[in-house]
Amino acid sequence: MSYTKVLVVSDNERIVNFFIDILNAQPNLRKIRHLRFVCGPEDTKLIGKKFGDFIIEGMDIKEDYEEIIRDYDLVISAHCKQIFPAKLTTSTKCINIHPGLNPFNRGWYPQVFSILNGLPLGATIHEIDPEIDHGAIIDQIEVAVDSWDTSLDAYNKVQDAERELIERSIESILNGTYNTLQPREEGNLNLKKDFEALREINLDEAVTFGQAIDRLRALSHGEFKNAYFYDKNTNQKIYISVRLEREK
Ligand code: 0FX
Repeated sequence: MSYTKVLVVSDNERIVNFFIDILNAQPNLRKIRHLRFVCGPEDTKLIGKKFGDFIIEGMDIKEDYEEIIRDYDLVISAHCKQIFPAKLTTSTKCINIHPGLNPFNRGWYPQVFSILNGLPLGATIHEIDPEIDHGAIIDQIEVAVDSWDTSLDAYNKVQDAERELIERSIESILNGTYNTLQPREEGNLNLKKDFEALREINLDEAVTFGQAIDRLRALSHGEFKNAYFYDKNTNQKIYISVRLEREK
C-alpha cells in the first residue's frame, strides 16, 4: 500500500536536510503525495525555516495526534524529541529513524554508551511500537567505533549511515513495500538521566587510564560542555573535553 499523506516530524536540522535532499533527487516520490514537515512546538531554530519549497511548522503531537490520525497515513519520526501517544502508533503507521543500532543502546545518545560499553553502533529505521526504539526493523547499518573516536566523531559516522539508510529505503517506505525483521533480542535502553549521570567526574574515583579516556571521549562532542568536576578550592565547575589524534 502506497502512503500518500505523509507527516515527517523532526527536531534535527541535518536529518531534515538529508530527507529533503533525497526527496528532491527523486521527483517521482514526491509527485503523488502530500508531504508535510513539522518540529516540536517550541523549536525556535526550526519553526518557519525553509528547506527548498518546504517550510517547517511547529506541532505538539500530544495535543494534535487525533488530527494526525485523521489526516495522515504515514508518520516518519526523524529524531523527533516528542513521545508519540500509543493511540497514534496503533492507529497510523509510524516509522522512526534512530541514530543507533537497535536493539543495542536504544534511547538517548547511543554513541556515548557504545564508546563506554562496547556494544555495536549504527543507524536503524524501524516501525514504532509503544516501547522506545523497539519495533520491527526495516533497515540498519552498523558503523565501527574506533579507540580514537570522540562522541562527535562516532556521531558523524552515524549520521552518514542515516543518510545512506534514508536514501536506500525511502522508496520502499513510501510505497509500503519494505520488509521487516524483529530485533533479535530486547537489548538495552539508556535514558537522558543515564547520560546526565555520566557528566560529573569524581576526582577521587580510581579507574584505569583506558576507562578514564573512554569516559572523557564519550563526553567530548564539539562545543558541548558535558563532562565536569568541581574544583576543590573554589567549588567551581570545571568542564573537560578531550582531543584525540591518530598518527598519520
Ligand atoms: O537528534 P539527536 O541526535 O538524538 C536524540 C536521541 O539520541 C535519539 O535517541 C532520539 N530518537 C532523538 C529524538 O534525540 O540528539 P541531539 O541533536 O540533541 O544531539 C546530538 C548529539 O549531540 C548527541 O548524540 C550528543 C551530543 N550532545 C547534545 C547535547 C544537547 C551532547 O554531547 N551534549 C548535549 O548537551
